[in-house]
Amino acid sequence: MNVAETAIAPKEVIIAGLNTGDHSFEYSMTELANLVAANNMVVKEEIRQSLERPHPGTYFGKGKVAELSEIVASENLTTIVTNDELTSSQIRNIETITKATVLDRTALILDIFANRAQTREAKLQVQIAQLQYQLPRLHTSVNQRLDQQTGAGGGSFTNRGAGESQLEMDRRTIKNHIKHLQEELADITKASETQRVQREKNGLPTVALVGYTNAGKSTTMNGLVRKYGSSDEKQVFEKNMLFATLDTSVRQITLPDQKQFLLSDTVGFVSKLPHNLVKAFQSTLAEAANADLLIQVVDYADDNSDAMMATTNETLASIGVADIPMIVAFNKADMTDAKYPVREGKQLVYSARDDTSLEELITMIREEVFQNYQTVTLLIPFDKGNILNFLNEKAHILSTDYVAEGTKITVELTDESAQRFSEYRVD
Ligand SMILES: Nc1nc2c(ncn2[C@@H]2O[C@H](COP(=O)(O)OP(=O)(O)OP(=O)(O)O)[C@@H](O)[C@H]2O)c(=O)[nH]1
Ligand SMILES: [Mg+2]
Repeated sequence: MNVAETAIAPKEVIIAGLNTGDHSFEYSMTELANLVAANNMVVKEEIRQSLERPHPGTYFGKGKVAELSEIVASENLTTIVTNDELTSSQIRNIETITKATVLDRTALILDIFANRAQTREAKLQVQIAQLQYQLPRLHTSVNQRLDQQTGAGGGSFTNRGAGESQLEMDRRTIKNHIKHLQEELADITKASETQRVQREKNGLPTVALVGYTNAGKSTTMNGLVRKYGSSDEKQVFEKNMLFATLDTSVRQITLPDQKQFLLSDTVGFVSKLPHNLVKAFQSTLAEAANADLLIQVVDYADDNSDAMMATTNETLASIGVADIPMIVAFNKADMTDAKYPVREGKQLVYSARDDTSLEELITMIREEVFQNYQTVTLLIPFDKGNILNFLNEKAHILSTDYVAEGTKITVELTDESAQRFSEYRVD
C-alpha cells in the first residue's frame, strides 16, 4: 500500500440488504462487504430484512428503516450502503428518515471504477455510466453534489431559459455532457476496433482471459508472457484488490514450435454489475466477445468460487458471449490442499505462480486453438529463399532435406497457409 492509500482512514458504514428469497443473497452480502472495503470503507453494522418484494417507497419496511435510524444515531454513522440499486425516491425517503447518506450498490461499484480508471478510455466509460445513473435520480438537493462531480453546469445553470425548470435544465445539461463523452469515446474505440480487426486479419488465434475480479487473470497473463512472450512484451498490473484491471491488454505469445496466438486480459466481473457500466465497457469487452477461446480463471481458494463462476457465466451471457469454447482454470491451488496442476478434460486446477501449471495451461490452449493444423511436405525452389525464410520464422518445420531442385521440408501449417503454399506441395 502506498501513502495515499493509507492516509485516509476508512469510513465506517452500515450495509443493508433485502432478502427476497434469492439463494445467492448471503453471498451477495459478502460481496457487498468486499466492495465496501475496496472503496476505502469498513462495515460497522450489517442489517438484513426478509421481504417478498421491496417496499416501493422506502425499499425496506417501515420498522427496518426505523431500526436503521436508531443505529445511525447511536453509532454516529453517516452512510448506509444498500445491496441493490434503489430508485431515487427510495434513496431520498431513507435519507430523510435516517439523516444518513444512502449509497446503493450501483453507485458504490461506479465509485470504485471511477477511482481505478487510469486511461482516457476507462475514464470516459465510467463517467458515462455515472452520468446515466444520475440522470433519472436528479432532484434539486443533489445539484450541488452533481456539479462538483461532473464539472457540468457551473455557469450554465444560472442563465436558464424562461419557463424551463431547474430540473429540466439540469437534465438537458447532463444529456449533452453524456453525448459529448460518447463522441469522444467513439473516436478512441474506433481506433482500438480497427486494431482488433487488423489483428484478426493477420490470422492469429485469439485467447481471452475472463472471470470474476481478483481471480488471477492478470497474474496468469504475466506468467504466460514471462515464459512465452517476446522480451519486449510488457507485464500488466496485478494486485490483490477488486477491479485492478479496467482496460484490455493484448500480448503475443510464441510457443517453442513457432505457433503464435494473441492473449488478452480484461476487466473482471462481480454480480449485479450495473447495466450501464457493462454497456459503457462494451468496447473493452469486445476482445473477449470475439475471441476464439476463453479461459475462465476462477479463484479456487475462495469458498464462493461456485457463485463466482455463475456470476461470470451470467455476465458473459449478458454481453452476448455464447458458443465460444472455454477452458475453466481453477487458480490459486497453492492456497488449497488440492494437488496441482491437475487436468480433467477442459478443466485445470493450477497456480498462476507455478511454471509446470503454466506449461499445462499452454498445452490445453494449444489443443484448442491449433486444431486446424496439417503436416505437409513442400519443395521450395532455391530461388524462393524468401518463402523458406518466412516458414523458418513462422512455422514449425519438422524436417529439412536438401535435394537437387531445392529444399524439401515437412512442416506444420494452418489450413490457410497450406492453401497459400499449395503449388510447392509434393506429398
Ligand atoms: N497464492 C496465489 N496468489 C495468486 C495466484 N494468482 C494470483 N494471485 C494473487 O491474487 C491477486 C489478484 O490477482 P490478479 O491477477 O490481479 O487478479 P485479476 O483476476 O486480474 O483481478 P482484476 O483485474 O481485479 O479483475 C494478486 O494479489 C495475485 O498475486 C496464485 O496462483 N496463487
Ligand atoms: Mg487484472
